[in-house]
Amino acid sequence: MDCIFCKIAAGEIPSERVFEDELTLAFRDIQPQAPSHVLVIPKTHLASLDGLEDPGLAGALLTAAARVARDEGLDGGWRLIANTGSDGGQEVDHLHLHVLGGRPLGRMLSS
Ligand code: DGP
Repeated sequence: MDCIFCKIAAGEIPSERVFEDELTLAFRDIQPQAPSHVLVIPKTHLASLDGLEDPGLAGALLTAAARVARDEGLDGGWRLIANTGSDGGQEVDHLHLHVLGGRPLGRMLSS
């Protein structure tokens, strides 16, 4: 399968890894949008959040994201984003969570 994040998970494409466990891998985004910008992916291929049915994997991804935020020292707060599908702005078709922080991120949704 020609999936760039599968190749990163397999070590075929270099990345700056910050965390990994049995199910997940976290590495720095190549185009950071904040001082800290890490992507958390499942090691096995899943195209997007749309296809996520395994609560264990969901928990592993969220737990990894929270661990990354703590390790990055994002004490002031952080944001988790999962762009999903074309309307959601997803460009890489391998499920990934963006962990962003290190500066005020502003409000995304108006109340
Ligand atoms: P999204 O729009 O949610 O699909 O974001 C994909 C992100 O993936 C984008 O912020 C840039 C990042 N990205 C794309 N290719 C690579 C790569 O080869 N290495 C790393 N580290 N990040 C990548």
